[in-house]
Amino acid sequence: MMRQILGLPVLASEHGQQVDNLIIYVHWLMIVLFVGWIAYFAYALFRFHRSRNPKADYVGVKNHASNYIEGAVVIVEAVLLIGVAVPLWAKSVDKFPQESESTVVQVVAQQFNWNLRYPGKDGTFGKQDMHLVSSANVFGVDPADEKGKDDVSVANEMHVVVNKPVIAFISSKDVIHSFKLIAMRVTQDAIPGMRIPIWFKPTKEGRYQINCAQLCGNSHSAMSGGALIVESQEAFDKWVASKAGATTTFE
Ligand SMILES: [Cu+2]
Repeated sequence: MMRQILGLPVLASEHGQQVDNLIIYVHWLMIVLFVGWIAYFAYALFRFHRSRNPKADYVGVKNHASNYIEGAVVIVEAVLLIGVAVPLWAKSVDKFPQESESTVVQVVAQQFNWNLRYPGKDGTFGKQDMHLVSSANVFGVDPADEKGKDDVSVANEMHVVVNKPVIAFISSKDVIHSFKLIAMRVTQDAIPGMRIPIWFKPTKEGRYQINCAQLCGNSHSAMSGGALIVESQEAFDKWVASKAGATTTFE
């Protein structure tokens, strides 16, 4: 019910359900606090109206009801933080799956596109060097390395395998962008000079939007043209084979 009320977007990743649950729990708590505060406000208007209290009372409240209520709110908040949020972060953000059992992809954001690079059929990325990075070679690929011959570089089209973890290394060529997959409940800033790994496990085949979640320039919104395609292992292998050696770049 709460999912519909909040209008939560399509969900297609394994840990996403727990992210949504946390959002829902926080909203329930906020509803309770909102109703409680409004009720107290209405009570105070009535109870402490000037006509009932012509002379101010300097002693104030003597019972401890408000302390108990505040204590209860603190306990609920602590349970949400220590019992739900921290374990979810530890399990879904800090702990990574094995690269050998995952789809590994490098992501380099730029104004205003997403560059993606896969290791190709041999499962190994070719050599890369920061010094080789240019506007035509955003990944700094060393063209001499044989291992890189079957690597796949594409733009705005990220293919991943359903029910298999995805490890993505997020970086940027120019300014700070943010790699956001709403359906996967994943967001990571893309920062020049940094290479930040994230992971998620897609659970539903389909085509989803990639968004940039940092205002990165005049065509920032065009970065939503990026697509995440979740497909079967066969379809993915076929796609990688068809793109072997591909290099799509922008000037
Ligand atoms: Cu951007």
